[in-house]
Amino acid sequence: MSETGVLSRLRQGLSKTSDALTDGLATAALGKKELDAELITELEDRLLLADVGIETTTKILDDLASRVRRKELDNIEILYDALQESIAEILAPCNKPLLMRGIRPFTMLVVGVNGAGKTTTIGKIAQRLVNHRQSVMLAAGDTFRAAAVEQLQAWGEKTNVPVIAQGSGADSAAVIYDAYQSAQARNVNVLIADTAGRLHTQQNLMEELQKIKRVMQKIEAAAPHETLLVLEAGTGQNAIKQAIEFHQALNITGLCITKLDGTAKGGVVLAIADKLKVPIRYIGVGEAVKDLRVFDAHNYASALLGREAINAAIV
Ligand SMILES: Nc1nc2c(ncn2[C@@H]2O[C@H](COP(=O)(O)OP(=O)(O)OP(=O)(O)O)[C@@H](O)[C@H]2O)c(=O)[nH]1
Ligand SMILES: [Mg+2]
Repeated sequence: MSETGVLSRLRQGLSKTSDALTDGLATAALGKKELDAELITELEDRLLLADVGIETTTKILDDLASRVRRKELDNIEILYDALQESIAEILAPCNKPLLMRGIRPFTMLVVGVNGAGKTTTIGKIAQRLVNHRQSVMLAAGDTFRAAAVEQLQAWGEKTNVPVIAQGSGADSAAVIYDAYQSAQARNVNVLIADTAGRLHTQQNLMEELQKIKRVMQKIEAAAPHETLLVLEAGTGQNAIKQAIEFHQALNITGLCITKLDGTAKGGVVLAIADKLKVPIRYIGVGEAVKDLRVFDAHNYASALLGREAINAAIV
């Protein structure tokens, strides 16, 4: 796919949110000499509907007002330019792509609530790494849900990557420990461990994840090198609650926000960035492998406004 094609896919993936944010906005701004109260209310409503949340919305609008002060809004692009900059600034602290160099095996523990997209994201990341000529191994740490092991094995076959698994009902920490040893023995670059979905409110299940971390640390103190929390964008403000709880229990080092293609609530990424400041590593804008994107603050800000991405290097 050409670079423009890939970039358009991001815009397309976020189109539900960008349509809700921008449709008819040009008409609302028509003839305005400045960012007046009416236009601010209009923008505020749209940002809130996109699940940006009240605090972050206020922050963005204050920043926007200072950017367009004394500027003629005779052209809607001036407003969009300023809004895009305000949004990109909120996202900037989370703009830290995952670097896996120098550690072997680099270990990733993938966690999140039921159905957030963990296993699919693992498959997509595996394919990405394979494309970059990295050797990968997957650990079937979801020993709870029926058919979870088979689902990961199917990704293993699709991406041509080995999957370490035991029977369902096995101890998740033991499976991941074995996989870690095996990854070391085989000199694999990256080990990615799947886990069963769980609610952030289920104390005993959160403790199970802490145990998995401890067991991995028996092999190497710095493991897991990435604890990736997968959040579904469509859950809106609840995603923030999940993130706070998972972070408290596990010290999350990165986020992946999925299913942005299926929701008009893509603004929640701004609220998450503003509140948590945890690096957003990837976003999911569809079910296919190519729909996992490395998060880039500028590209995201422009796609949110239905514009073509600026940073063509990050695809
Ligand atoms: N549209 C869309 N669908 C996605 C995306 N990511 C995952 N999915 C779909 O979401 C569904 C659930 O994905 P899984 O990967 O099984 O989720 P999970 O978190 O592993 O689920 P559990 O293991 O049951 O907790 C699947 O049908 C995926 O294809 C995305 O970015 N966009
Ligand atoms: Mg799963």
